[in-house]
Amino acid sequence: LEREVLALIKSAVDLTLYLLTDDAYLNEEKFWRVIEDCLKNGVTAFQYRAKGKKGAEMYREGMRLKELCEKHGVSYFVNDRLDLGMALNADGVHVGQEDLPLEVVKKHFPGKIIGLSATNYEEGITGIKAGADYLGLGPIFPTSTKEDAAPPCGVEVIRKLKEEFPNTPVIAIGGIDKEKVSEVIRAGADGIAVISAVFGAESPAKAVYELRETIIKAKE
Ligand code: TZP
Ligand code: MG
Repeated sequence: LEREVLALIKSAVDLTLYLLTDDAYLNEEKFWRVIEDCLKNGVTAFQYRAKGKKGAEMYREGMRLKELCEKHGVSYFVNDRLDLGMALNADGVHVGQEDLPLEVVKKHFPGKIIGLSATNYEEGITGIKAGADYLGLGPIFPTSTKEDAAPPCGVEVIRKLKEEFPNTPVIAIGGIDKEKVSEVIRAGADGIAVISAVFGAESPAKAVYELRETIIKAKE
């Protein structure tokens, strides 16, 4: 029963519009206001992602972000780092192909949502079979945000994965903006994860609002 209850709680988490941080966009005090505006305007999940920072700073920033997410009822994830996710009691941890193995993360963070990055169909299938709670699939399109990004995989991979495993949420990432979002949702993506479409926008809060509206329309 406990397992069923946990599965229900997990499936209630809304990954429709998943906002990630990037070092380039978390370097000035003004971004804290920007982030809070985004959390108020339609972001459903948030991931603290910091590639060039050490534990002490990540703990401080991560705690501050978690408190903001809690205040606005937005699910909170930590990228790469199981230890930080545990220390912050995040809602989940998101790992890549080169982080701690999914099985290990699941074992040490029971009841939490463990997401996995997949860059293509094979990684996606393997990850779903290994029990990823959701996939972050991409880059779907070219992106200039992630330096070591794999080649873009395109939207057909979303369609194929969802055909085979309709129950595992697939969150599309990489180069997704207002113009591209309908295409990925219609291909079957459960949600989108974005950085520059929001933080690079003149009005990030407006970008969030518009992305959310477009997703809802594309799902109809
Ligand atoms: N993983 C695959 S692409 C990417 C990550 C973290 C970057 C996404 O950033 P953007 O600006 O939304 O393309
Ligand atoms: Mg990673």
